[in-house]
Amino acid sequence: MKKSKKIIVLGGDGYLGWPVAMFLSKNNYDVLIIDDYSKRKICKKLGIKSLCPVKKLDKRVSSWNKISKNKIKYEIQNLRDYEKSKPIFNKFQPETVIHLAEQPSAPYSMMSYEAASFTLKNNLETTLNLAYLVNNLDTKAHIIKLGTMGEYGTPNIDIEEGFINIRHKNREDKFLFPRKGGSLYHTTKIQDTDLLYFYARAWQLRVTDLMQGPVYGLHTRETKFHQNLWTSFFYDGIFGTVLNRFVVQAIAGFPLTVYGKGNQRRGYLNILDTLECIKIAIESPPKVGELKIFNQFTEVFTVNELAEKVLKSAKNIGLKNLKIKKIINPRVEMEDHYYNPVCENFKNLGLKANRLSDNYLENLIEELLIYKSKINHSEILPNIKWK
Ligand code: USQ
Repeated sequence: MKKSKKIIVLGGDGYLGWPVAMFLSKNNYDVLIIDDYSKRKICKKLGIKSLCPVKKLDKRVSSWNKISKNKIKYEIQNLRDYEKSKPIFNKFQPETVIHLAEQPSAPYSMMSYEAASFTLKNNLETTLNLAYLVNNLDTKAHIIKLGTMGEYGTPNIDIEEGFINIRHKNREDKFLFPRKGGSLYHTTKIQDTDLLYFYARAWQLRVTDLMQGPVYGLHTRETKFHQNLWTSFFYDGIFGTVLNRFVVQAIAGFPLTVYGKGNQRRGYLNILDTLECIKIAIESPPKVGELKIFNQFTEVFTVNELAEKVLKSAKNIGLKNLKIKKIINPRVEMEDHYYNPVCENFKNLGLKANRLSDNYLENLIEELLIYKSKINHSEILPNIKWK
C-alpha cells in the first residue's frame, strides 16, 4: 500500500475547506486542518447562520475518524501568528498546502473600515506567512491557493488562464493577465497572487493559483455519510453565493433577488468540481520556481439565467409563490458586458464537469426543504452597498 501523502488544509472548517479535507482523506491523503474559526466569529457577531446546522471541528473530525481509515488531524490556530504556526508546519512536514484561509466575502470586505482592514490584513498576512512557513520546510511543499475569477474582473477582451503575452514597441514578454477586482476582497486576492508569484521566483517555490468562480451546492459524497459531516450552507447577503441564495429564496417564497439588470456573467461550478479540481492540481504540480494558474469554473451563466433555472426547478417540484425581482444593485459592477474566459487546463487534465441540470437543482431544493422553517427572512436582502 502506497504511503499517504501529507497535506495541510488551511481554512479546513469552511464551506469548501471541510469537504476538501474529507475528500482528500478518502483519497488516501494524510490531512491536517488548520483553522482559527474566524468566519464563525464574524457570523456570530453579525447574527448570520448557516441554513443547516454545522458541527465544530472536534465533532466533525471525530465523526469522520470513526468511519475513515485515514484519520484527519486539526489545530485551531490563526495563521497570522507566524511563531505559533511554525512548529505546526515543521512537525507535520506537508508535501502540499491548500490555502483556503481567507476572508471570502466581497460584501463583507465593503461593509466598514473594520471589515476592510480585517480582510486586507487577514488575506495578505496569511499568504505572506504561508510563503515563509513553506520556505522553511525541507519538503518545500507545493502551495495551492484558492484565487478567484473575480481577480480578472469583466474586461472587454478574452480572459486567458493567468498569463498573457504582450508585444510592445517590437518587443514581447509574458505577464500576469491584467486584473481589475470588483471589491476590496477581490483586490486582496490579486495582491495574494502577486505575493506568491514573487516568492515563487525569488525562493523557487512551487505555486498553483486556482481562479475559481462562484460555487454552488450542498453535498459531496463525504458530507452525506453523517449529519455531523455536513458543510455550511449560507444564504445571507454576505456569505451566500448567488445560486445558493436563489434556492433558499425559492423555498422561502421570497422573490429572487436579481441585482440590477441581471446580465452580469460569471463562470460557476458545482462544489463537487471544486474537489476534483483541487485533486487534479495536487497531482500536476508546477515546476520549481513556477506559478501555475488554472481558471476554475465549468459553465458561464448570467444572473437572470440562474434565476430562471431555479424558478423552473422549484415549479417542477410544486413550490408556489415563485417570483423574480430586479432590485437596485448594491455593488458597483458592469451589468452588460463581454465575458469570454478561457478554461482549458482542467479539461485537458481530465476534469469531467457536473453540469447544472434541472434534476440537480430539484434535488438540492428538496434536500433543503426540511429547513424551510429555519430561514430567517431578514438575512435575505443585501444590506451592504459598495458606495
Ligand atoms: N448577485 C445577484 N443577486 C444576489 C447575489 C448576487 O444578482 O442575491 C450577483 C452579483 O451581483 C454578482 C453575481 O451574482 O454579479 C455573483 O455574486 P456572488 O455573491 O455569487 O459572488 P461573489 O460576490 O463574486 O463572490 C463569490 C465568493 C467568492 C469567490 C467569487 C468568485 O463569495 O469567495 O471568490 O464568488 S467570482 O465571482 O468569480 O469572483
